[in-house]
Amino acid sequence: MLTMSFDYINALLKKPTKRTPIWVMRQAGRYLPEYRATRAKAGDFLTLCKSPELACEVTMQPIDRFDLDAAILFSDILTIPDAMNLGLYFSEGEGPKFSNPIQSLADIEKLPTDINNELTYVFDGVSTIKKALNNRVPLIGFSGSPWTLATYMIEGGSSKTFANTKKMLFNNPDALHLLLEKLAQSVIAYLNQQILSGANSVMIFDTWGGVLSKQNYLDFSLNYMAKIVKSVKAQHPTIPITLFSKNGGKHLSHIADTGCDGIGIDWTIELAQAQQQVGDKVAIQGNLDPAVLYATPEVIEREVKKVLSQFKGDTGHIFNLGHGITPDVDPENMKVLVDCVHKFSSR
Ligand code: 1CP
Repeated sequence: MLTMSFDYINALLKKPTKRTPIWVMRQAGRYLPEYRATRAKAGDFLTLCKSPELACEVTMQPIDRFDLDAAILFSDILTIPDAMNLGLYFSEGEGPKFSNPIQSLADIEKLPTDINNELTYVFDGVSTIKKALNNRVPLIGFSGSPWTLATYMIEGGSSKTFANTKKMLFNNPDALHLLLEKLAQSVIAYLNQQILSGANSVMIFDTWGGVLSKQNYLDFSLNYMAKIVKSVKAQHPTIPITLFSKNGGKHLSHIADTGCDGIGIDWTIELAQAQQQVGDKVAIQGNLDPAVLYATPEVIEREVKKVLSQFKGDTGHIFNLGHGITPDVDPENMKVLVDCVHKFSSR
C-alpha cells in the first residue's frame, strides 16, 4: 500500500495532481551510458533481466538522473514465452529469437501455463527495486498482451508481416484462441504476483495490436486484455491498470470499456481526439513522437507545450512518449523533456 500521494497514481485515478507526471517507455536503456556499462558487466541482455540486483541497478539509473514520476521494472515482455520453454535468445543486432517457435496445435496444447515458478527472478526484481526506491516514486509492473506475445511465439522473433500468425488467425482460429487463452491465464498470474511483490500499477504492452483489422483486434487482442483487467481488478481493485495498443487510436472507446484505468496512445492521434473517444472514463498516457528527442532543446520545449495544451482538464494525463526512447538519443535531451513537462504543467 502507498502511504504517500504520488502524481503518477493520482493522475491514473483522475485525482488532482501538482503537475503532469511523466515517465518514459524504455527509460532504462541503451541511450544511458550507465545502462551500457551494467549490461556489459552482465554480459548479455537476458542475464541482466534474470539478475534481480542488476535489474534493480538499471531500473534506478533513470530515477537517479532525472526527475521522473515513476519507475518501471526492468525486464522484457518475452519472459513469459521463455518460461514456457520456447528457448528465448537475443542475437546481437537482430533482436529476440526463439529456438522452439509454435508451429502446430500440438505445440500449443503442450505449453505450460502455471509458470510463476520459472519467473521468480522477476518477482525478486520487483521486491529488490521496491526496497531501493524506498517510496521515492511508484513502481510500474508490466506484461505483454496475449496477442503481442503470440506474434513473437509463432513468428519465432520480430516480424514485419506477421504472416504465420495471420495464417493461423484465418486458417485455424481455434488454435490461436487456445494459445491466447493460455497466455491470458499466465499473464493474470504473472501480474498478480508482481503486485504482491510490490508493483504499484501495471501496464500491458500490446505493441502489435494495431496490425489487426477492427473486428480481429476486438476478438484476438482486446478480448484477452479485457479478461486480464477483469481478473487482476478482482484480486487487486486499487491497483491502476494501463493498456497500450500501439496504433490503436481508432479503438480507444472499446479499450476504455474494459475497466482499465489508463490508456496509452502513440503520436498518430492527438490527445484531444483521444479524450473525445473516451470522455472522462480513463486517464490517457502519451504521446510525444520519440523522434522529437533528436531535436534542439527549443524544439523539445515547443513540442512539449503543444502536447500539454492538447489535453483538456487538470488531471488524467500522464506524459510519455508514444513509444520507447531510441538508443541514439542524447540523455541531456531527456532531462530537457522531463523538466519542461513539469515546468509548463505546474498548477
Ligand atoms: O540490447 C539491449 O540492451 C536490449 C534492448 C532491450 C531493452 C532495453 C530489449 C530487447 N528489451 C528492453 C527492456 C524492455 N522491454 C522494457 C524495460 C522497461 C522500460 O524501461 O520501459 C520493457 C517495458 C520492454 C517491453 C518490450 N519488449 C516490448 C513492448 C514495448 C515496446 O517497446 O513495444 C516489446 C515488443 C519487447 C520485445 C523486445 N525486447 C527487446 C527488443 C529489441 C524488442 C523489440 C523487438 C521488435 O521490435 O520486435
